[in-house]
Amino acid sequence: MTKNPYILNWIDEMAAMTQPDNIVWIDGSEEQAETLRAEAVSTGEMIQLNQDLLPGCYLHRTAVNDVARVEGRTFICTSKKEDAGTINNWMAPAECYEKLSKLFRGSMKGRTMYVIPYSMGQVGSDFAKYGIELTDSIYVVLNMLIMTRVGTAVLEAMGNTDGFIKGLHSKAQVDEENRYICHFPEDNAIWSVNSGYGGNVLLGKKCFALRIASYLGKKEGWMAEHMLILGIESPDGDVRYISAAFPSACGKTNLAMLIPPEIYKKKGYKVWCVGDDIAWLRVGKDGRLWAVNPENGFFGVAPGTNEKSNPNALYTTTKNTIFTNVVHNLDNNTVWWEGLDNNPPANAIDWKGNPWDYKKYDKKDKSTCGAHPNSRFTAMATNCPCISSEFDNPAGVPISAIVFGGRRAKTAPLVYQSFGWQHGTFVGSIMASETTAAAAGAVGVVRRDPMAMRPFVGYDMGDYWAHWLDMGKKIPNAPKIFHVNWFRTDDEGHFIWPGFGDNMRVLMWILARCEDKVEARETAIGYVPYAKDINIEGLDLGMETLEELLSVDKASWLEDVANIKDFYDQVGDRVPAELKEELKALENRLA
Ligand code: GTP
Ligand code: SPV
Ligand code: MN
Repeated sequence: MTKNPYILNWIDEMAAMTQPDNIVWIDGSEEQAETLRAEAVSTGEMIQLNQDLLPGCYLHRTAVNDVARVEGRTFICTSKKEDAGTINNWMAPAECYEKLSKLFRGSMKGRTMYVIPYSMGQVGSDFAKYGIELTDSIYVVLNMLIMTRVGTAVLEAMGNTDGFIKGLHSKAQVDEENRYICHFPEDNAIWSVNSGYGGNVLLGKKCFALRIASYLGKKEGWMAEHMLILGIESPDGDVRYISAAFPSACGKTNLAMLIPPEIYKKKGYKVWCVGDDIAWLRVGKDGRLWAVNPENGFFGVAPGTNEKSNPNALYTTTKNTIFTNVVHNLDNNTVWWEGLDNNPPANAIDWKGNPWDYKKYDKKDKSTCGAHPNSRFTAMATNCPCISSEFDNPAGVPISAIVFGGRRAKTAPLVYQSFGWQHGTFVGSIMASETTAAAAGAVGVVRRDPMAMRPFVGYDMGDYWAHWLDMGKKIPNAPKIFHVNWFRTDDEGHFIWPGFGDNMRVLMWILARCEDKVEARETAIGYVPYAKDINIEGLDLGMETLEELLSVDKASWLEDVANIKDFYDQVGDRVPAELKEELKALENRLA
């Protein structure tokens, strides 16, 4: 399919090591995809679902030991350890290549190696970057066909250059003890072995579009961020764009596809989804910050998705979707997950492939779940009823506001605005959130997760913050920076704020602030809304509760400051002086 010598030589080298029985190039055609689906069904790798109810939909189960990203086994392999920083795991490139070569040697014997040429971003656009993923998994091929732009057009756009990201993936034996997700930013390479879970193996996503891309962005003067992008259209047809960074499983897909509450809907407001997970941002000629979503689909969390919380996502998954680790409803050959509805199937198979009795399901005990808490759907962006008309615009969309947010039971108020770009960068750097099932390990533990990028920055965290500060100086018309928290809880542990579609009420305050249309209260942490300025019409939520959601508790913030100091120490010498000054200033304002 190509004469590009860099591509051909590299594939020869990788094939010599992994020793596949044959090599198949993925051309992006529907015929080839259909052949692969049939093959995956014949081997049991995928189950074809009810084609009347869910046309083009399939179910896949990963190995039980392989259900989430593995941050402990994810490495940034720069020649100097300092360049990977203290937050990332590091291995010397030579050592890592040698170690992984042993695991890759012969790993594709008896298997086919698929060559996937793909583009992150519109093929041929200024934003686009190209990659090739070599994999021995049909599941990976079929997911990449949804999540990225794949095929011959990408090879043509690459021409005869070596400007592509070289990704190598083998399921090997799916051996947990030898699972590695390794990035070589200096070589434009990614090696992933012994996993079959999305975030570890769809190399265009977190590995390329965040870890490698953040490194490239630092070098080239742009940003790769863990952000959704949405547009709010006002009744006069004007659309304003917001990008928001929340950690994994903290509400990006839900916010990106929100349905306006009745009070806004009836006035003619609409919300459009540009992206739900990743944004690439550049300074435009007009001095504003412009964003594209480099992906082509959604790899979304299934549990909790329902007709009320996210009808757009639910509709998106009704055709041509791959479901991973959800419940198989044997009565009608469809799927189910916790939080879909109140009718769990009586005749069902759980995510592990065992018969599942919903009567034994105990909300408090995750081990009784039918669907894994990190079970997912992979669906085309174009399936989404609220996909933005600008989704495919190669220039992207201009960003009015950047929103950071975490999952915090206490401390962080519903929303506040930073004092400016530098303080906004500080607000991003001190983000904290409870851990979720999206990564292996304990769930519900508060940890610092700067800009929701802790697991995804491909270089030193301090340098990454410096890059944020630098970028601020290059954007004459910079977005305003905010922080939100949908997850404050009461004494019984219930979420106080209704969330989901009602989050638009907060976004409206944010946009009003961007347009200087509303006053705010200056506090130690930033500008906080006056309760009267958040529209709660139609909500079962009193002014007092709203005041409570907007309160800034100095004692708990001072506790946070102590924790932030420790975290900054952990990040080390490269924490920018400006951020240390911001921390000092916050402490002084709180005192
Ligand atoms: P990744 O794909 O892992 O990056 O996750 P994400 O940030 O896109 O999170 P997603 O929107 O899939 O939401 C994750 C979980 O949080 C789901 O179970 C949602 O139901 C829940 N959630 C999302 N938004 C809200 C909200 O506003 N309030 C509450 N209480 N829960 C929410
Ligand atoms: C996340 O964990 O942030 C995800 C899912 O979006 S994964 O692709 O697995 O990283
Ligand atoms: Mn994500």
